Amino acid sequence: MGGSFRRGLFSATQEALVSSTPLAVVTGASSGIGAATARRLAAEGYEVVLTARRRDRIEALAGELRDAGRRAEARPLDVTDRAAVDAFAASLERCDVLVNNAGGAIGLEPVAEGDPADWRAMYEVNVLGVLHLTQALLPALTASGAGTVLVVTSTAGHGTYEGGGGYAAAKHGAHVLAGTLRLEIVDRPVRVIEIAPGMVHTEEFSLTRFRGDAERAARVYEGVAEPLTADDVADTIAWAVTRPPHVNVDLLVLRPRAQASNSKVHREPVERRESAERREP
Ligand code: 8X3
Repeated sequence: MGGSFRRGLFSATQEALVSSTPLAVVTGASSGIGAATARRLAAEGYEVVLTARRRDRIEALAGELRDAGRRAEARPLDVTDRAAVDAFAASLERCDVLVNNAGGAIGLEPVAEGDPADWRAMYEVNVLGVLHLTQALLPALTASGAGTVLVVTSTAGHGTYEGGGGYAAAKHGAHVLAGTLRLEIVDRPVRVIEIAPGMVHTEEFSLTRFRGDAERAARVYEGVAEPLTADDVADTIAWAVTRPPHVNVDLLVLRPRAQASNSKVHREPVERRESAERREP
């Protein structure tokens, strides 16, 4: 019911119940890993605040979660807009978990040909977006007595690959932000967790990278037996977040079994896979 925003709607008893419910903010909650994480944390008992630029998407998901008896609220937000982030943070009565998930890749051009505007846009959302939310919510996370800042980076934050320069540079930035923050706030009751997924087949990641070219986006996953799903990553995020507060999962890297490194991916010939699938009962 979005209890932290609508105090007036609740009786005193309900209010007491609401304020004892831990609250998780999930950015980029309109699709993919963010949406799956919001679902999962709601199921774990969190009141979830879904943020993203696309109002219709997060409102639909928040409505669906509320219909299922969960506590969820949609709050349209552009993580690159600092004034909007500050206003958003000021409107929350508490915050126990911040999942910095908003991010993404634009383009796969080599460094020699990359558009600086794409690089800037990737830095804005993947690094400064995390910075804005983290700075704005750190006081509330500290006040919670057991806060969690979680940053969804990428295996591109730990290595690079041809064409991945701009995205890898940004994700390395997010990785460094998380590591630096962990050092700086060691005396506060706030842990800093980094989750770094490799190949995850979501509806939008590659479509965004290739500016809507669906065929090119589909080729990223072609022949890969089982890329990770958004639910796989959400499961890992939920596991890390639900450890006791003194347990800090500093960094967790997850990849599909068929991906041994950023650039070593096992792909089965498409025809062979299709005939194997036909043989299955
Ligand atoms: C996504 C992983 O390999 O496309 O964060 O950079 S990759």
